[in-house]
Amino acid sequence: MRIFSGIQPTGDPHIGNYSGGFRQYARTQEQGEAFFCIVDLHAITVDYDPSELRENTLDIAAMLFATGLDPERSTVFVQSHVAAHAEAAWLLGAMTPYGQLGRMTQFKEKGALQTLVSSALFTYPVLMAGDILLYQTDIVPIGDDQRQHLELCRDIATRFNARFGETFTVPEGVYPEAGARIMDLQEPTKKMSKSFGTEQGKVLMLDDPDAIRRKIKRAVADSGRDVRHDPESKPGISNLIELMTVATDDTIEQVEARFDGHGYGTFKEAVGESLVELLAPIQARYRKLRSDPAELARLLALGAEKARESSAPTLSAMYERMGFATL
Ligand code: AQP
Repeated sequence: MRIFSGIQPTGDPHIGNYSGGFRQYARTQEQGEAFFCIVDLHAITVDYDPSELRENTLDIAAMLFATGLDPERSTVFVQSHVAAHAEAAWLLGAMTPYGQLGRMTQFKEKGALQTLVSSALFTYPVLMAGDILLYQTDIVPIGDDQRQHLELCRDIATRFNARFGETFTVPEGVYPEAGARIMDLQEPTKKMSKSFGTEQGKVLMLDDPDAIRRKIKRAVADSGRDVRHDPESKPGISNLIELMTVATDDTIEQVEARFDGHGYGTFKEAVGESLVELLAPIQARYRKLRSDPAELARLLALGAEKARESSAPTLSAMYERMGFATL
């Protein structure tokens, strides 16, 4: 089985990225041949700082290994190191209806915040489809916010296969049972995000223990004192319950049973401590790796080579079936 997922080097990763991204990557790598991509070409679709992009790319690389990716087992690489991604995006653009791209929620939400709404932000989901399809991917571990883009990717693959003959595996999205959409701690009806929301609204992967405890303590809860999962009427406490499942691997029901009758104060304290425990060893591994840029460069070069090799046959097949005069 082939597994593929990507993460943007757009800022400090948070516990939402861990829940929908990092932890799923480490788990799914056990199930087959896995590819994990730092999608730097996606990061330039909104306003950004070139010097930060370079550093953020290495930060995410170190975090991918620190959260459990094994370079012997998984191919971890940077998107811009494999030219096939940009090429595939152009070819697939010919198979993507303009109207469907205009309906993408993320385009509308992110576009509304930009002074310059780039055409790259508009075509971002086509690049993402190419990322996935180049590797004949069976499953894509992602968070709920990427569901619409994954559906578009499946449509593009199906349309291409029907028009030019069976070329792509049509991938399935894999979403965590709990924690598929971790919400902002201060505004629990909005998703926790690298680029939106306040500092207080997100637990960062590299936050120190006191910051984690403080942010959870001050998280917006709902009226009442029952630790009960009901996202409609209790978005704040439901979000904290989901964070607890992420930190401990318990189910929602187990968390509810354990804190039945304890009240919000005790529960919040326990959530804070569990997150501190989860993140401490990850942070230690991260610091060690991040302080060795030569080793990171070596691992990424290895990943790029493997990714180039694995994506080349699909790109060739695309050119050939689309009727290009190949050499
Ligand atoms: N709040 C979230 N809950 C669960 N999963 C989440 N993911 C993101 N936010 C949450 C998942 O993390 C993976 C990597 O995300 P990304 O870097 O590709 O960008 P994104 O989805 O656009 O997430 P952000 O944090 O909001 O980043 P920016 O602000 O840069 O756009 C994905 O699998 C995503 O689903």
